[in-house]
Parts: sequence; structure tokens; C-alpha cells
Amino acid sequence: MRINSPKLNIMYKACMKASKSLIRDFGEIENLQVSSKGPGDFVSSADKRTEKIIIDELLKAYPDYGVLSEETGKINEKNENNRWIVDPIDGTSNFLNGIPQFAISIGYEEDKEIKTGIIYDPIKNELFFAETGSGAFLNNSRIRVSKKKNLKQSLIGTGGPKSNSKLKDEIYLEFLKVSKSIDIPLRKFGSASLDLASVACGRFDGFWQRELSYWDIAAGIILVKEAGGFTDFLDNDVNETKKRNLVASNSLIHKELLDLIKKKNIEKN
Ligand code: 2AM
Ligand code: CA
Repeated sequence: MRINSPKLNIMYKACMKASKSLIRDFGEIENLQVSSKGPGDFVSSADKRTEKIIIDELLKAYPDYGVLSEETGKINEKNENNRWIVDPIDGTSNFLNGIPQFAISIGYEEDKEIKTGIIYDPIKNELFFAETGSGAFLNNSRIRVSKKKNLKQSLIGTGGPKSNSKLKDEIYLEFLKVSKSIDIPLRKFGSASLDLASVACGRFDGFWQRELSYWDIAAGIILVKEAGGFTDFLDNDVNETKKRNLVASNSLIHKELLDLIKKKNIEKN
């Protein structure tokens, strides 16, 4: 593993420690799915357990750094210059249903800019990581975005809408609009961080999703950029924690994808 920066080293350690307990918890899901109570409560405690392991490990190394995380919220709020962004289980619905498509995602932000990211899929044992200026990696190999030039022949991922979204109808219409414009059916795999990792390593040519939280995408953004791709927010949502509308791609299809998503949704044609 080509991890030679102190930050990445700590993130890697936190990830590996947390993933041991996460894999154990995932193994329990199958039993709980057939129980009358279902796995809901168990998953929520697995989420908290995993997050605690990660945050403890990060703060052990850098006690005064800020943290923004899905379960705990904010820690050391005053430190706005150095901050960890943590999602302990990205792809919670998949995890809950025993589907092996979820990841731990940790980003590191310096002066409000994301500098380092790590996304770990513990089931496939795939570790994606990137740091500003040093490129993006999957396990031991350098990764790059795809070279697809034409949106029509591209493989595009998306996700959502959230069950409580006020934009549900628009999001479905947008899905329809994009589906009709490209030859390959859209992919909806249920973990935004892994979707971004897929753009970074060229499995997907592009990805977009509305109303994402910052912890879903912080690590993925640096990964895509360092792999040679582009990321953009659709509206003035750069400072939002919970409503980020993100488009990411291999750069070559970026304008075409962005223009298409921004085009008005048509109800019937
Ligand atoms: P999560 O699994 O951590 O909730 C699924 O399309 C992707 O969107 C996942 O990365 C999921 O993260 C994210 N997402 C964020 N908020 C969500 C919500 N309220 N409901 C469903 N998915 C959500
Ligand atoms: Ca998430």
C-alpha cells in the first residue's frame, strides 16, 4: 500500500480498525432479517459503534481537530481549519438488507478545502484513497477516470430521492430525462461514496445525485479530482451540510452531463 502521508496513515488505521467490527456486524444481519424485530435497531447501533471507533482513532492522533460526522454531528467546532468528515456506513439501506455494497468514508478538510479522502469497501476489500497533488489509488494501483467521450454511450450512476424529499417528483422526472438521453440504463447502487469511487476508477463514466450530505461525498470528491475527473455542485449548495446536488464525471462528458441535468424536466413527450 502506497500510503506515505501521516494523515492518510491515521485515516487508514481508523478505517481498518472500524471495518473489523463492521464486517462482524454485517455477518449478523442475515440472522436478524428473519427475526420478527428486523435489523433496524441493530444497524443503528452498528453505525454508532463504527463511528465511535473511527472518531476515537482520529482524535487520538489529532485531539484538537474538528469532526463532522453523520451520527455524532460536530466535535471541536471551533477548529474550522482542520476537520475530519466521517460517514461510518455509507449505503445504510444496503447494509440493512444484507447487500454487500457499503463503505466507510473519511475525508480530511484543511482551510475548508477537502485535501485527503479514503473510502473503504470492507466486503470487496477495496481501499480507495487520494490526496491533493498525489493522485488517486485503489489498493496498490493508481486509478484514473474513464476516457469515454460521448454521454450517449456512457455508464452513469445516480441515487435518491430520499424518502422525505420535497423534490421527489422532480428527481424522478430528472431520472427519466437522463435515462431517455443515454443508451445504457442508469445504475443505482445505493452508496454515493462508492459511486464516486467508481467514477474515479473508470467503472462509471459519471454520477449525479441531489440532496446528498457532505459526509457522503467529501472523500469521493478528492478521489474523482485526483483521478482526473471533474466535480460540480448544481446550485448554491457549496456550504450546505445536508443538501448538496453533485455531478461528477470523467471530465470529457462533464459539460454534456451538466447541461442535460440543468435542462428543464419534461413531464410528458
Ligand atoms: P447513507 O447510506 O449513509 O444514508 C443512497 O442513494 C445514497 O444517498 C447513500 O450514499 C446514502 O447515504 C445517501 N443518503 C443521504 N441521505 C439519505 C437519506 N435520507 N435517505 C437515503 N439515502 C441517503
Ligand atoms: Ca452516507
